[in-house]
Amino acid sequence: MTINRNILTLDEFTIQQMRMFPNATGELSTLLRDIGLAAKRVNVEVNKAGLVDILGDAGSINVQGEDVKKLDVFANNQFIGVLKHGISCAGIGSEEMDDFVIFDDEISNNSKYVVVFDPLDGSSNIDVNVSIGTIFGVFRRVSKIGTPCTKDDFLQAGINQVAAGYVIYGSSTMLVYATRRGVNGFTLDPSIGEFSLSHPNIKCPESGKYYSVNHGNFFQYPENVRKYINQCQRKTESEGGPYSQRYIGSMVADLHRNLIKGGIFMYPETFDKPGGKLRLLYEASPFAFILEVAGGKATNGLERILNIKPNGLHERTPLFIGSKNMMDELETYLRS
Ligand code: AHM
Ligand code: MG
Repeated sequence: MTINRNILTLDEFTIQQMRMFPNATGELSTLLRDIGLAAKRVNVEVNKAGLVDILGDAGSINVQGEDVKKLDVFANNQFIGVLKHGISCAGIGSEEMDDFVIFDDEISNNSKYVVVFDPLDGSSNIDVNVSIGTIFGVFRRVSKIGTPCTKDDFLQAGINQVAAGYVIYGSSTMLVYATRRGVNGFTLDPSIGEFSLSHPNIKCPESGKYYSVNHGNFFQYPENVRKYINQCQRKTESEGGPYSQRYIGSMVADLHRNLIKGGIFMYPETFDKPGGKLRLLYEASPFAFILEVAGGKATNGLERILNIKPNGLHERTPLFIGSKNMMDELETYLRS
């Protein structure tokens, strides 16, 4: 087998990036490597899920009142495990946990970062072999290094993230992460078990042809959102249309496609869920960071997602996110 030495692995890439900053300690590179390791372990289980009866409900209900699937539990444990045993993370916030977890040991207390994550998003798709994903955001702590981290370290506006990313377990498994310097995508090469740089410097096209929304909820959306959706369906060729509707029900997969191809994703408030469904801290905020670095936009309908300071780990938000020009058009409807 010939090995293409022009392709960088995730570790090589993060080390190369670190060398551009003479004062960097390497903690962020280590953190990303830890996340990559957990993702590889989760990927192995996702791939063999149909074979080993790991599918199905774990028999418990998570803190959101939803059924917990076995893979959710597995993924949560993997991410907590690597972050707790690593040297870069002082604590975590996870969709699967009631509250923030403060590691409080000597190495963790001396770590610079805290991490928020949804270990396995799109869990309703696990049983049916459809893409699922992990979402994560990294904050630099505001509390004093050398002490246990605190809630304030987590409850920061998304703009303060130093990095955010996702893993998509799909036809290929990819890890995509953003820092302020750019968004880069790595595809898992199963032959060597390494994430390899496949999508350098991702930019979200300013316009796209995809709109992603749960049409089943159409009559529950606010009127201005319904008007915009109707407009998506009426686009003529000269207006950049016709748009195609694509909605997987795994936001990682929907947003990955829209990031690469251009598009808009919406999970508005509904009569049943007036605060929206998606979680601000570990779903909306990391994606808002990624899309903005890539040139796109993200709002809750009124305000830029990255400016919102969460009040709690599981706070929900409406979410509108995607290509810049499509978001600009949507905003003319939302303002009306
Ligand atoms: P989850 O965290 O329970 O998996 O829910 C989040 C998912 C998103 O991935 C997806 O976009 C959305 O829920 C789909 O919800 P709906 O089925 O209401 O359209
Ligand atoms: Mg989720």
